[in-house]
Amino acid sequence: SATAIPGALLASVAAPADVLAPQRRTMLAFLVWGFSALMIGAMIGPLQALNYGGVNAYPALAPILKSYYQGLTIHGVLNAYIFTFFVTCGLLVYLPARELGLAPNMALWRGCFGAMALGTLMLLVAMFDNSSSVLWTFYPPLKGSAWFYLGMTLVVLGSLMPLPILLDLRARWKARRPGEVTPLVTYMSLTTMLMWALAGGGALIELIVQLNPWALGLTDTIDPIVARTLFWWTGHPIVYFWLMPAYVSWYGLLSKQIGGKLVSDPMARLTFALLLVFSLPVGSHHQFTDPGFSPVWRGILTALTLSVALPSLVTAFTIGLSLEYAGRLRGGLGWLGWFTALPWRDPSVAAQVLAMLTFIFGGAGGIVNGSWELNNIVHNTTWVPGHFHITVGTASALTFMGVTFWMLPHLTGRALLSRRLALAAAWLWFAGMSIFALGMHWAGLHGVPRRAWISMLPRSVYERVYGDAYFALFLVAIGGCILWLATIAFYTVFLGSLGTRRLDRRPAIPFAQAFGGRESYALDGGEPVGIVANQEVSKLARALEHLGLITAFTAFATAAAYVPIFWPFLRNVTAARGWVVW
Ligand code: HAS
Ligand code: HEM
Ligand code: CU
Repeated sequence: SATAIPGALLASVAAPADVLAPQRRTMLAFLVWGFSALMIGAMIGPLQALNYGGVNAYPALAPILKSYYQGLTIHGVLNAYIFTFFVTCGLLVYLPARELGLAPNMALWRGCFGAMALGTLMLLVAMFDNSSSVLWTFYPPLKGSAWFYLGMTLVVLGSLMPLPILLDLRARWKARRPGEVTPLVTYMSLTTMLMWALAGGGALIELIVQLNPWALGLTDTIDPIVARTLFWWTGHPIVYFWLMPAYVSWYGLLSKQIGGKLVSDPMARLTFALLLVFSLPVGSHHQFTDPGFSPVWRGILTALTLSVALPSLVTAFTIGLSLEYAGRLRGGLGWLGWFTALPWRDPSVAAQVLAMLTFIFGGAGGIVNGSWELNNIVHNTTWVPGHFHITVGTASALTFMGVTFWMLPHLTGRALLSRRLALAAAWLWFAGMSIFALGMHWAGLHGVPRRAWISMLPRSVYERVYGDAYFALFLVAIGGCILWLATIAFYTVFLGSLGTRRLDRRPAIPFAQAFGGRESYALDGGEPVGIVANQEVSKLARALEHLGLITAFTAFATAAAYVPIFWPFLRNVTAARGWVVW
């Protein structure tokens, strides 16, 4: 509780409002934009689930959505890029700045917001005018309007802007505390952004060299296989750009929210460093079924993909033990008593722990996907969207909701509209996604294709072709309906809490206790008011401070992985004209 922390620390927590107000406001703006995107995306999702259940709602929606694929593009783009990028680019600046007690470069941070917001508006125009139903992967030769690709370019550029902010924060901190190891939340955030900077190259080259000139009419044709390969250079590591911010919360916030501690700080650092290295070279595991590159590389990709699962296995044990530690402190006994003893009534905790539970299955499915032979069975079936709705759609999204339940009161000083409704939203999301994902995986094993408007088929054909998967598809539709309820519950809390005037009488754990667990630093200008500086630091943590070296090594490994894949493509050019099919 707040009374248990020393006065000096409290002073830094209750810092003068005028210093921190701009940071709070900007953070809130990032959250509001991100979650507004998800609100639209999450309203469309269940329509897609109903499609698989054989219910075609699209004729009734024709004034707004002209086709299933228009809706699917809006859903994928808003959820996977806009929602996640806004939340992440907010959190990964706000949290480190607060942890270090330094003000971030506000101009850059607002620039990041502005670029992404403008890009989002351009994307919305392109998607809602029905000119750009190119799905979230925007694979050519499907062709959208120039607004789509230019908007996407701005969004990607904006999302890279937290990197210089973090480098500057860390440099200023290091100048004041020479020789010390970067505090954990800053370390995790910076590693994430370094990873994303290397990852962004693929999509940026694709957009700037191929797609923008093509959409603007400067070039007539495009090479689809080169575009796909560039896309997945970014498109695989992007999944860790969605996951690592959730890990920041699991490592940095959750272990304290539940009244315990993170059992190993060096293991958290190791996880992030390994994710930085291994995320980059494996993108082409999304292309196991694409033609034209050597089977030897497909085998190597399988091995590398299993390596990228390793840091998440480390996370499972480190976070699992942190949960058990807190559960036992709270009196949990026996094999599972520690788990039930966690503070389940706290919606922020419940959301995050439920998110973790689904991620066990999401990760297991990922390992199936990454195994070349098995990939042949599941590729392009509903199995794959099944996999990513319990990874990005739950492990990340539900964690972000959980963080929001903690953060809204922290930012505004107002209470959550209703903790019970927040709790209900978390459980409904968990239940809905679990049923939905079970159905999607199962239907995929029956060969039901993803990205297919199957409810458009005459009933007799639907039943003849997909009859075997009937029960699985029924689960998909039921899961989707539960998710609609979850969405309504969540947004009632989210919007209601923004509107409420009720003060927060039961403050969540204060910031410094949550994120600056071990120590806390003064705000700009003042002397650091640390409790104790980290004197005893593990050798591993020290070794992992060499982020420049690790980044350079990753860049080298990425180049080594991609040269042999690109080589045949660059020597056998394909020139495709654009298609507008829907
Ligand atoms: Fe994936 C396709 C392989 C993780 C997202 N993935 C996708 C797509 C998306 C996506 C969006 O190799 C589809 C893109 C498209 O539209 O085509 N994925 C993997 C592997 C992992 C993995 C090996 N994916 C993710 C994450 C995502 C994500 C994370 C988003 C956030 N994925 C693939 C492959 C494909 C693919 C192929 C291509 C498929 C195809 O053919 O198209 C690994 O990183 C997973 C490692 C995770 C674990 C789980 C660790 C568990 C933890 C929870 C612990 C629980 C606790 C609670 C502590 C090993 C950390 C304890 C309590 C108790 C009571 C026990
Ligand atoms: C695709 C449902 C939430 C990201 C899909 C598909 C369904 C679906 C059925 C597959 C469509 C197809 O392959 O034809 C839902 C439901 C949701 C939900 C019921 C609950 C509200 C989310 C969230 C995210 C997300 C939270 C990410 C943060 C995606 C992406 C695609 C997709 C990236 C792929 C789009 C594409 O193939 O181009 N969704 N979804 N969804 N969903 Fe969701
Ligand atoms: Cu991948």
